[in-house]
Amino acid sequence: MKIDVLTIFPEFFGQVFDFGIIRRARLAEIVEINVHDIREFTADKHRMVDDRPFGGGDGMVLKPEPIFAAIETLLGTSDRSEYSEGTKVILLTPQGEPLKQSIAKEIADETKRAVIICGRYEGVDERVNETLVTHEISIGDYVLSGGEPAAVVLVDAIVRLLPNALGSDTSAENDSFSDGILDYPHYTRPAEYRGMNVPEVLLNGNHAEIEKWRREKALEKTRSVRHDLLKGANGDM
Ligand code: 9D3
Repeated sequence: MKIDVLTIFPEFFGQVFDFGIIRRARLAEIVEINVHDIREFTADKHRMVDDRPFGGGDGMVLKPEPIFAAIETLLGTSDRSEYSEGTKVILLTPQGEPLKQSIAKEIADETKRAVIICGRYEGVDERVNETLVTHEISIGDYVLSGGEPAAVVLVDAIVRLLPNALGSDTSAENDSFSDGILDYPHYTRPAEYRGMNVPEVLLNGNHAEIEKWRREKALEKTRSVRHDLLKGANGDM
């Protein structure tokens, strides 16, 4: 998969893609990630990336021209009906569809080429949305200052689902969420730490009992902090 990120703050991404699973996937050429400064695609003397909103109101809006130019440079067209098969142009905005594991999985499975546009200020000129964008995504119901942290989240969620991105010791199937509830508690040595003991059931080697305990604890935790996950016909996590 090839991922291009469009941002007005390219330096934000300094080392975020240089660690752990993403780093390994890049080295193994499972994914190629490139970050581009939207300003590099401006054509005017002042290299303007933003302007005041028509109709008035606070803040600035990202201008369409440099974003159209960037997409034309990267994809050869600014008409989304002409994108090659497996190409997605994703706009990160608070107005997008909330990101879920099922969406990350769909992108990981279907995408050869992704361009991720990071929104900023009050938003992005709507013509970008109407013409270039194939998917509008939010990462949740809280206010960020821009799409950059959301891009890091999205890239991480996608890359770890690409074939062979995880080591053979781990599997995306075993992830919390892949069976729709939260994970059970984990313990490692020492068995007693500052007077706190590891639950006896985990020490006795009875694997049927351990499985049962873990399932109970996972359900208890899910009921307590994510009741919504239990009452869904929500098979998407
Ligand atoms: C406080 C500004 N709001 C005015 C009504 C609107 C607004 C515009 C732009 C709020 C946040 C942003 C910047 N956020 C993103 O670009 C963003 C985001 C987010 O804020 N939350 C969750 N996911 C995302 S993805 C991109």
